[in-house]
Amino acid sequence: MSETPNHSDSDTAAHRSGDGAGSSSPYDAASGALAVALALATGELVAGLWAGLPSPIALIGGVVVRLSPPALTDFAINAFGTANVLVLQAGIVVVALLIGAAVGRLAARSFRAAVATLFLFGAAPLLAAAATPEFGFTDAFWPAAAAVGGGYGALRVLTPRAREAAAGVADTDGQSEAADGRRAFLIASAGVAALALTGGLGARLLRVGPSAPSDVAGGEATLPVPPDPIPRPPADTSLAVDGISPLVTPNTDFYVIDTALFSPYVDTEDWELRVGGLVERPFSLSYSELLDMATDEAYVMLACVSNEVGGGLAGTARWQGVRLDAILDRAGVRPEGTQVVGRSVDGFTVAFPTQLAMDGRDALVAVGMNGEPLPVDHGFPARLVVPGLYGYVSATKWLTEIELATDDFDAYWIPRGWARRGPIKIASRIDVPRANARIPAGRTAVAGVAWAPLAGIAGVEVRVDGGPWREARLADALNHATWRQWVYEWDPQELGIHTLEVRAIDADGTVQTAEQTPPRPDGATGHHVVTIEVA
Ligand SMILES: Nc1nc2c(c(=O)[nH]1)N[C@H]1C(S)=C(S)[C@@H](COP(=O)(O)O)O[C@H]1N2
Ligand SMILES: [Mo]
Repeated sequence: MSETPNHSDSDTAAHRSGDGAGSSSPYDAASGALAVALALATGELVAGLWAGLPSPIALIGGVVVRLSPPALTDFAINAFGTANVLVLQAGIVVVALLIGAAVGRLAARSFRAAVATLFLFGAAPLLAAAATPEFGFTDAFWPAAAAVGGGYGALRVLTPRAREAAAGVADTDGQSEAADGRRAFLIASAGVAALALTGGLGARLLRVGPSAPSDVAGGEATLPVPPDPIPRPPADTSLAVDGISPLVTPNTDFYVIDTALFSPYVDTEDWELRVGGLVERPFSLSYSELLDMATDEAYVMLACVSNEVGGGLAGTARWQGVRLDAILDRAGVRPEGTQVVGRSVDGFTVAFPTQLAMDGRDALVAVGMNGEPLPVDHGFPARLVVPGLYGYVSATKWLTEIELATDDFDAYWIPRGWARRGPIKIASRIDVPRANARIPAGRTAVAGVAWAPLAGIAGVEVRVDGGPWREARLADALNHATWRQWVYEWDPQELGIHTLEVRAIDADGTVQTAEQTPPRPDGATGHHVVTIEVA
């Protein structure tokens, strides 16, 4: 009983804070942050468990992107590249945890006010859903409700323990009491943290599923066997050089660029492709109707207008689908329908001259990519592929509408400062040796790919250390819509640092310019130069 005074002191302290008179402590902040961590994890987990329910973080992210000035989103894409989505999500989580810390401090004074705040923030994904075309309020409800439930539960468990722990700290004499309070808080916190981590990781894994190349959605579909399959690339269209970009890019290596935070997960039961606008006979197709018609194949490369010189935002695939000219003929384009608009389920749009769809090039509504149903990340169930045009004006993924429009229509990227027309520019890239590589002395293959759709590549030249241009050896061309491999056998005469530079020449005689321009507004120009060391 010698500690009675201490005991009563700490009791009083705990009691006082329970009354709401105590000041908040780091324990309260931690308990609030943990409660929000569990809330996020629960919400994501529920969204992951039921395919088609939206992730609360993605919903909020979508609204952040929509509300951001274009300059900011452009900056993010430039600064973080394809990681911009991860950076945005991490940012949302950090802000949510900070809000959580504030909620925890609030709970120290008034538990009710803290719970009310939690509910308020739980409504954020619901409001976001209401502002998002592809999800409904009801879809967003369950993940949001789960999040609020998880957060509330954690707050109930942690707040009293945080109070105990804080009271113990306030009372410097009550050593063992304080230790007990802190221990109880730590145990409860560790439990909540473990739950949040497991839930969060589980949600991640579940999300990875539907985006994987042979995903659930695509995996269920079976592509028809084309009655007249396109011949596979002859052997001479590929060079045997280690590290060169393959002529046809495997789906798993194909670059992914879009404005979507998570690829829309389209249920083919509810999906249809509408063809309308300035046409005589609008119609729509179900997924199975479209599949039945998808008997055409074409090897076509896609390139992103944002690709920097030497960058990796380009790839070639064998696309299977329905010819766009056949679809437009069936609809009967009216003379005013001078632009083809491709609309995605997520609201993204492209637009390009109708005439380019009708000039005989292999423009497709594609459902298959290299023999598989389109992977979700590449536009399942259907996308546009138009040879010779950058993706931002042509290659709508998760396509749901083809609309014929006048020249007045501006697609998604146009008001954001990108050119209205986006023909792919002539380009060439050194794949090997890699930039900054150290290679042994002796003969070495300098090799890569070059493209100039739809003219086709006629020549590639390489120069070393700014010397004379030398002709590279070309693989046979597969067609004019894809890239062409090239190799230059180099026998370095001196050890040390060297620069390798490449340029392409197209079939019209156009030589790729050395003048460096940035991707905006209509695609980068300049020669790819790599520096290497011969040692
Ligand atoms: N729905 C939708 N489709 C889209 C985009 C987009 O943001 N949303 N981006 C386009 C751009 S800019 C490019 S470069 C290509 C990339 O296609 P990929 O991701 O299959 O390589 O898709 C195009 N289609
Ligand atoms: Mo792009």
